[in-house]
Amino acid sequence: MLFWYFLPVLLAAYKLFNFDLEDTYESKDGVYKAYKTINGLSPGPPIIVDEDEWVEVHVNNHLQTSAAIHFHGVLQNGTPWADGVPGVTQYPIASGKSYQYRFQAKNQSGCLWYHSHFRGYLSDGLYGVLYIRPRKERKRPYHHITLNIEDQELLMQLEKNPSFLIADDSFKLPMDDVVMRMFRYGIDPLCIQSVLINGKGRIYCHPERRFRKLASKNPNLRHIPYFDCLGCLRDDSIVHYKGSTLDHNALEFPGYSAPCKPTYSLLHIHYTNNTDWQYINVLNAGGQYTKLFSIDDHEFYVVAIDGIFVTPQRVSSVVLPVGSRFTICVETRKEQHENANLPFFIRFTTTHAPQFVEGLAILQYGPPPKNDQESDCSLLGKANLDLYTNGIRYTDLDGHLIEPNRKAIWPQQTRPYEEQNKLKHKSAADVTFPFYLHRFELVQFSMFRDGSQLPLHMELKKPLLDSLAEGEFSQLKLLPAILQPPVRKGQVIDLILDNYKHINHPVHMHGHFVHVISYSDKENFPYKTVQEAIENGYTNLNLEDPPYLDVVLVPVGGHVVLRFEADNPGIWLIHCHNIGHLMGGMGAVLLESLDEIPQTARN
Ligand SMILES: *[C@@H]1O[C@H](CO)[C@@H](O)[C@H](O)[C@H]1NC(C)=O
Ligand SMILES: *[C@@H]1O[C@H](CO)[C@@H](O)[C@H](O)[C@H]1NC(C)=O
Ligand SMILES: [Cu+2]
Repeated sequence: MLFWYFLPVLLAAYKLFNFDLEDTYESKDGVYKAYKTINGLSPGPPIIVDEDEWVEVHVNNHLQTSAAIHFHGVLQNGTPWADGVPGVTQYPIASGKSYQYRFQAKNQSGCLWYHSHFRGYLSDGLYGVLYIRPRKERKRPYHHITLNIEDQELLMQLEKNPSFLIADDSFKLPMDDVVMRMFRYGIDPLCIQSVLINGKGRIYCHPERRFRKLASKNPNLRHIPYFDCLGCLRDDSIVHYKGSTLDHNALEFPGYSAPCKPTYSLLHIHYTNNTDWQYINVLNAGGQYTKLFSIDDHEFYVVAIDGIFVTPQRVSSVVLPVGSRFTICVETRKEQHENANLPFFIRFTTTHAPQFVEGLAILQYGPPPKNDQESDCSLLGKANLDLYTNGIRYTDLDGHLIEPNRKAIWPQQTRPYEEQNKLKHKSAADVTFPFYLHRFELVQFSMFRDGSQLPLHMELKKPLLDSLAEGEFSQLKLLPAILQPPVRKGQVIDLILDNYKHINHPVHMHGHFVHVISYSDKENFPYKTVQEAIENGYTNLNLEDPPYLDVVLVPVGGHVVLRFEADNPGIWLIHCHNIGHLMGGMGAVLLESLDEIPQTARN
């Protein structure tokens, strides 16, 4: 194999991470299932580096299948071939082979993550966090949280070694089976078995009357005739879609889950270690559901979204679309709670139909017990968890606030704090691409009005970057989901994403963070360009202080407009982060500054 690097790469010192990918069969929520692990772990080991440091991730694939690792939120400026997308930047890493990713954590910081970008294997456990410690010169927002200098210094300390709470949607079957069912029977992988937090969880069975009660408060649910014991609602308009005659019970269609058996496996416990503040990165790594996050009896401060510092807000909970990260600071002083010696629940709850399911972890004051047997807080052993609360519980099983006057924020409601992350280009864009997110068959998804898709088999095809390097430009015109024409360096790009209906789509952009300059959950964008909207005084525009994100939830029947500058030569995927939707074709490819893409470093 030929090793070829260009000069800066040669001179750099790398922080090395060795990843051994392996198949396992284990129980994480009380039921055995096949998982894929990294160094025996799922979530995999955290990658923690300093800003501007070079990183090398050496992946050894011992799985029975191919794999690839994408570093979500890493801009890969100067290293587009390290983006980890089969068919775009590399071939999948075959079973038994190794692959080196080399990139720089250049001029960016905070909580990012990594995950498989091949087939649905992300949701078999191939994911973990990637945290870049912010460099000294960055402006922090901590003095907006506390005026106490010691507390500010403590937060600066904790920022170096933060904690993580990572939620995952655990499907009942391994992803190859889930996807097989999806394409064979037209069943979108909808209902999950449990929400894992840091790889731990339980199966909770709730009586139907529990859901009935919630439905009575929630107008969207009143018409639902039945909830199964996993909280999956039976919606007859879906069941009889196109007059299909399926064995709904055998296929566990929503509303038909097999009788639920609760489990009592260990939950993740976050120990405060008697520190007055907790600095936590909260990630939704799931393949399916937007989640509401809260900690009983603890309001907290949001300080960053997707790794970007924001103007802090004090909230009771946050809403995490799939792929999003909130960084939060939680004050943990015993005297502020009535029963600080008892555990508090940490909750991730799905927010939308068709399933109401909650994952729980525990916040425990003090250090972990001395004996290394993890205490499971005997109190919580077989107790009816649904009824246990210590202090105020903010969120309910339907993913809504219990007291509506409390505050829950979306990523779209944050504002970047540092000057460099604010919007600079406020006038007309140079290029506008329109998108139309919709489903046109049971499991066929598209980002384009004409139904163009990113075909699944593309993952096995010659990577687009390779085609480009070999001068096969015609390859870059083959797929209708490749945006034409390529954008050029320095151009300002607008993406208008209209969502037709059905369901929300968390759209992720590779190679760029984006400003959300227009948003509505009520209507599609009524103009051809942002300029036209400005001229007509469109009130949903925000060119003053738009949020800056790498995943943007596009609401049902609504729209977002995303703006970025073409400052990162490469070939970048734009796609829905819901695994079923991505596998169903919901993606597009941006060609950016093709003549400036650096020579590919061959592996
Ligand atoms: C508390 O201490 C334990 C054991 O030293 C450590 O594993 C854990 O990460 C600490 N918790 C926090 C929030 O720092
Ligand atoms: C870092 O990126 C910002 C934009 O996000 C830019 O304004 C700034 O000049 C960059 N700094 C360096 C040192 O490259
Ligand atoms: Cu989607």
